[in-house]
This record gives sequence, structure tokens and C-alpha cells, in this order.
Amino acid sequence: RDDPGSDGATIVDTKPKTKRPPLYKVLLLNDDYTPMEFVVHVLERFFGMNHAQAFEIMLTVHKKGLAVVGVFSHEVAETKVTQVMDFARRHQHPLQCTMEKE
Ligand code: NFA
Repeated sequence: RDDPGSDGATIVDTKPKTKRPPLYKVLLLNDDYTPMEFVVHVLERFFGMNHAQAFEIMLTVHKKGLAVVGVFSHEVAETKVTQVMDFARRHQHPLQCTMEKE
């Protein structure tokens, strides 16, 4: 941006840096024991899905082994993972929820 550097030279057209925060995928993992209805309830309760959406995503996890259930900022993704893991543990289900950088 026509900014004179320390040596007096001119820097022409420096790119405007608009840094977007990185996003994180929240993943739900299949297991053999967590009841399907419990997973549907988790998706409705913590990810704001309606029953049909929740049932569809639950079936995807069941058949494919995992699915992305949402994409969030680091802080929100961490909160979702903690909420799901705590809720599953309180109900003694082995359901696993993790996050990864998109
Ligand atoms: N596989 C589990 C069952 O057959 C259901 C399930 C779906 C578990 C999605 C975890 C995630 N009861």
C-alpha cells in the first residue's frame, strides 16, 4: 500500500489481509452399543436438527462409520464435543464425538 519500508523503498499494492478464523468439523463416530434413538436425540438437542435430519445423519454414521455433524469456530466446536461426550457418559453410552480442523 505505497508504504515506504525502512530502506525508503516503496511497497506497492500489499494484499489486504482479511484473516478468517479457521473452522472445525465436528464428527460423530459409530459404535455397536449406543442406541439409535439416543444418537438422534443428541443431534436434535446439541446440533439443532429436526427429527428427520437427525435420523438421516444418525443412519449415515451407522452405515459409514462417521459423519460431519457441523462446522464451527474452534470454541463452539470444543463446546459441542464436550457437551456430547458428557451427555453420552452420563447415560453410560460409548458414543464418541471429536473435532478436526477443516
Ligand atoms: N450402531 C449403533 C447401533 O446399531 C447406532 C449408532 C449410530 C451408534 C450412530 C453411534 C452412532 N445401535
